[in-house]
Amino acid sequence: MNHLKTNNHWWQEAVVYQVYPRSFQDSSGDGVGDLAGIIQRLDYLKKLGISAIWLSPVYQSPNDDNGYDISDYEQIMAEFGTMADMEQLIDEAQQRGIKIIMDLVVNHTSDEHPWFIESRSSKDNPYRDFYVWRTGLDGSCPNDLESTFLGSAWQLDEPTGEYYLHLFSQKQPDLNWENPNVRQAIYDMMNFWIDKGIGGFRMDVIDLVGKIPDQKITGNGPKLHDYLQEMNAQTFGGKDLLTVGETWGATPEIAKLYSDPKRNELSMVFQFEHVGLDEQPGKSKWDLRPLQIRELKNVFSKWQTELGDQGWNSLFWNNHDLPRIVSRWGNDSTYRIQSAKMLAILLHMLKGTPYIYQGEEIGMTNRVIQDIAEMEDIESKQMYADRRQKGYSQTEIFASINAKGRDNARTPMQWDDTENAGFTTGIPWLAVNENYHEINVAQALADKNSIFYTYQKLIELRKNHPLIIWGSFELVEDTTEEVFAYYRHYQGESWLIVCNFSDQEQGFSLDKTPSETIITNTEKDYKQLFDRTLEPYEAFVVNLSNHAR
Ligand code: TEU
Repeated sequence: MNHLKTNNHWWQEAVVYQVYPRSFQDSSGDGVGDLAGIIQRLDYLKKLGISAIWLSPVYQSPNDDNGYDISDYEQIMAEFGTMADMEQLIDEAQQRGIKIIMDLVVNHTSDEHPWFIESRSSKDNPYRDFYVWRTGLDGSCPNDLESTFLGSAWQLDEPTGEYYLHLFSQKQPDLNWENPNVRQAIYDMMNFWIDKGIGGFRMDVIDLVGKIPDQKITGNGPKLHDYLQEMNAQTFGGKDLLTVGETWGATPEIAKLYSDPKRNELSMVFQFEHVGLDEQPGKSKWDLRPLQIRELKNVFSKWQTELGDQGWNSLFWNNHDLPRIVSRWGNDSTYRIQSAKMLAILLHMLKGTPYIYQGEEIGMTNRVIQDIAEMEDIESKQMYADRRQKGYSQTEIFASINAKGRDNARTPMQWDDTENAGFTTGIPWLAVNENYHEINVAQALADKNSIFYTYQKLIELRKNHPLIIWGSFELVEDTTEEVFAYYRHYQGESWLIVCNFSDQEQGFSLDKTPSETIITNTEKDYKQLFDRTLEPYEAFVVNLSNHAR
């Protein structure tokens, strides 16, 4: 028996739901979601069955990057409410058995943070070394490091004539983690939040904090893990909080460095290897290619088998940066419901902590835009400007943005079929997807066959079956490419998960009689030997053990 099992933590058995507050529920009529709105919807989340909410940033921010540019870590953004609302949210969630995971954005702050205002004011200001300042080379940038949002990562700053580093937008200057005072200020802030009774932290681009910009090292810098061990010791260590690092370039070996319990760093990582499978190798997320199911199987199998007892992974299709999965790798027209359920079953039967992004549980889809005026996201806007300048056509650019742009995930939550989907009584900050008349929570709750109830059942199954949490994984090799099938084995019991990842029928045969159907997106009874045709996007889970439980 593995030691993770014997030292199990609540976050290994949990399902987490991500709320993007700007787009979840507006209670004030200003068109922007808020904390009071989230509180109104806690009973809905309790009904779904989740154990924790990852709350995208709610701190004071000028919203250059929708809250990922923080100007005060200990104040709530006025549009979202007050600290009293935040405390009420923590409290009311806790009463429903739900923990609040805060988004920790400490690779950078806003340029409107008082630390940066001080820092840029003069070279001898005590806060100067809170950020990364360099002199230019021959009147130009210190080197050719690029920002994730395109263009140079260096910005010349007038008052002192030096450049500051910004790996994201110009309004997101990078903190200098080599400065112990920076680290201490961050730990103090984390303890401020821990003392409020939160359940943990999701750590934004934490893989970047050990950067050495002069050597053009950004991710996985040499001191990264020292910093995380120090952070653990000074803040959440020993408190059994959920800590999940956003780690874009992680391999299983790197994931173990973060999440091996013996190393006292984080609970788990978000790794993105599957997320890149529909982009052209070596290019950017905007350079599209079709997903190869074979590659998805390889990547998932690798992550399921290689961490062993020395690490813990998260499971996700979606977040606030990614397009809607049913539009991306499912089918958002004829087979929307079937494919959304298939994707849910495939992911939630794996080992790891599943994350559901708001609206995923009702099969919300991408929203197609045709005009630059419809774009809110800074990443898409900067890509648009960059590619126009490089001579790409409007058609090519919009194809990329409609497939991958971050606004796809950020359209308001669709609660019902009243105006603006019940999200706001005002003018929504980002347009609601017109399909809210058909796709909404009220409809989903009223239909016992809805995607919502598949998610609810998957969450319930995870609570009741240690096999899902601890069982080993085995890929079924002899299937057609489009069929993704795997076993989970635990203490003599075996479950088989079969998913048709295509809009075509597929053959599948099995030489053992299932004793029980665990969950499916069809009406079929699987308790017989079969050699059968799978319908488009058919998915089922059966118990192959001799006896039903
Ligand atoms: O994202 C990290 C990041 O690198 C993203 O910009 C990502 O590359 C891109 O969105 C993929 O499409 C985190 C946050 O999740 C994101 O919302 C922030 O914009 C970013 O950090 C900066 O804080």
